[in-house]
Amino acid sequence: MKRSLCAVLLLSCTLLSACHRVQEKDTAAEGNGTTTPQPSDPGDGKTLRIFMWSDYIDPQVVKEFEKREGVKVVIDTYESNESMIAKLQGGGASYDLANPSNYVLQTMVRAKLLQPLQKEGLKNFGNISAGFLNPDFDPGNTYSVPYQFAATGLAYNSARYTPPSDSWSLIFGPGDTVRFALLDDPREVIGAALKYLGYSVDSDKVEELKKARDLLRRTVQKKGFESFSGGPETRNKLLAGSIDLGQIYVGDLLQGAAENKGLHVFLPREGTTISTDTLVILRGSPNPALARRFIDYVLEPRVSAAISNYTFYGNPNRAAQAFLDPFLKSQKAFNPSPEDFRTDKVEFINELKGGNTPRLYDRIWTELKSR
Ligand code: N2P
Repeated sequence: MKRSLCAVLLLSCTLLSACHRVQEKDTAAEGNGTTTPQPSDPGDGKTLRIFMWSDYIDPQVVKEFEKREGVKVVIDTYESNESMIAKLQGGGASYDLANPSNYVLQTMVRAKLLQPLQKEGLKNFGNISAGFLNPDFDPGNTYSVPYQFAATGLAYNSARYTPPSDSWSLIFGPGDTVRFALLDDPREVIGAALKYLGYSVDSDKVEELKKARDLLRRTVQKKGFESFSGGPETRNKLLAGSIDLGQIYVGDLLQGAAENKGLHVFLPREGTTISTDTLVILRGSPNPALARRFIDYVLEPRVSAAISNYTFYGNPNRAAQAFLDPFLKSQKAFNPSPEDFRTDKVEFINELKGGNTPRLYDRIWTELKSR
């Protein structure tokens, strides 16, 4: 593996402890929130339910909001957009907020799962970095604010295994000596195979998708293939030594590296995926006013920075940048270079074009999961 890549992505324990110290200091949130639930909430205004990616918020930030508002916050987690949408469509759970990625936002709008954000009422909306405002996937930020962004890499535990290269071929190549896990996330897994083959992560070309399907079929038949796992689960498997390599959202790995300096992550040389995760208010939200106050709270500079300093994910809040741990700012997951984007080394996952393409992806994923 190239030294420069290691230098950028490998973390020392000392630096990580420093990050956590900064985070503790930064969790003292600003502002003077009200403790009176707004009468427009048809729910009890006392419990905010959030459906969110796993390990994606600083618990101190949540506690501070509970204290400020005199409410309880309940967070349930998911490992893919698809499973989140399926649960919401299945009904039964009345969440106020969800945390979808950019590429499913319009799918959720079409499925009538979201209500407009009324951003005019958010006093901290102006803190968002210009590059994340008015995005293609949500013109005018009608439904969403950006929360954090996440690149995906390959991780290992050097106490047990050190990869001989920085290539996806460690998993997708012909060899079968490495034990590995893939994310339990269709766009990430199919996207990684497409990148390895030299195609776009959003490919809508049938021939390219067939090649990705064949590659993935062979990959999950390897004896080294251990599981489809969420990020935190993969981190634990690396720590326990039950896998050698894991596809993982970079922040999920770096959170574990704070306690174990054997954990490392790199962006494979053929390129990888990135996505922006958002906060949205669900159409069925029992407490939309409280949900809106939570979004406004998260947009406060110190709160937003505390979340990123804890989770090690990229931060789209201009006013929060000054409070980010300096080490994190140097990380690719935070600041992929313009060159990375220009060369598609780091490629945003976008919503699939209509027609038959979403069905093709679904079919590939269903087959892999039912192997
Ligand atoms: C956190 C995963 C966040 C990134 N566990 C997914 N887009």
